[in-house]
Amino acid sequence: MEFIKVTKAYQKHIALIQLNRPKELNALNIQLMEEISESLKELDKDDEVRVVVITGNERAFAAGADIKQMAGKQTIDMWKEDRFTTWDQINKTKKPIIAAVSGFALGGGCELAMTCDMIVASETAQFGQPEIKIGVMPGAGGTQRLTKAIGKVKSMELVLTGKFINAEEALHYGLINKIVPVELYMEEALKLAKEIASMSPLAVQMAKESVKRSFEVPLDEGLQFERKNFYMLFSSEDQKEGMNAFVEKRRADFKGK
Ligand code: DAK
Repeated sequence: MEFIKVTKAYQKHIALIQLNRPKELNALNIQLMEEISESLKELDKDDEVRVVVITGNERAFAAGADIKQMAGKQTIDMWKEDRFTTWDQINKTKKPIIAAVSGFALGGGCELAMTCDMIVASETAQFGQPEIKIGVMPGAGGTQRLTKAIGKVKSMELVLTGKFINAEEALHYGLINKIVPVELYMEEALKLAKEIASMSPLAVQMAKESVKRSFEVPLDEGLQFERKNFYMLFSSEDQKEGMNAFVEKRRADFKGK
């Protein structure tokens, strides 16, 4: 991996993907996106890993897709490159993904954070979809996920003017989970990851799948989907362990079986 670093923590239950193009503010070039997608594919298959955290550095989570790499492209070049496969892979990941954001999360960077399931931000975080300023528009979910997260009017404002919002505003509009001082944002994201990693990984993944389904289908269909996953968990050892641990007044030890 050239543009990301992947490490594991907390009995290898948490995988940390760190974007590593600091000079370019972690601009998302094709290879970097392929590396994220490949590693997520691997981590999803890795039974030890229960939660993934994606982060950048203090100055930038990611300042967007690599403009220099895109500037000279024609439609057919973009089509041949098939960039959406990597984004689709991120969206398909079964395990929960937490974005730990400090500094710029712009354009594709904001879209990457929004493709994750939760966002822990430092007080210096800035979010925006500035594509309009370079003659295009969001292309990796920005018009859809941002609108679903913060509502139509604010989303229109951000997408049509390209202006940024700070962490306070992002929290106010429901884009992020939490703001912490810059020196604590990684610690806080890992704390959240650890808490989730202590639950049954099967229940976590099926619950994630069900919450995500609510964005895709009408309520009745979503409820049926939820019901199916709920029933399914009763064939897991973790369900027995979790409920027995409650009855026996002890801490559950979930195995993901
Ligand atoms: N691409 C390439 N290089 C970038 C970059 C980017 N998005 N953002 C920053 N850099 C580079 C700068 O060019 C500079 O490089 P050098 O000049 O030193 O070689 C270096 O990072 C430091 O940046 P600045 O000198 O500009 O730093 P400042 O603190 O002055 O400004 C800034 C920081 C974040 C406000 C500024 O760099 C900026 O405005 N950056 C561009 C932000 C932006 O417009 N982002 C949206 C890009 S379009 C798709 C999926 C996704 C997308 C498209 C398609 N498919 C699946 C098909 C997404 C599109 C986008 O994100």
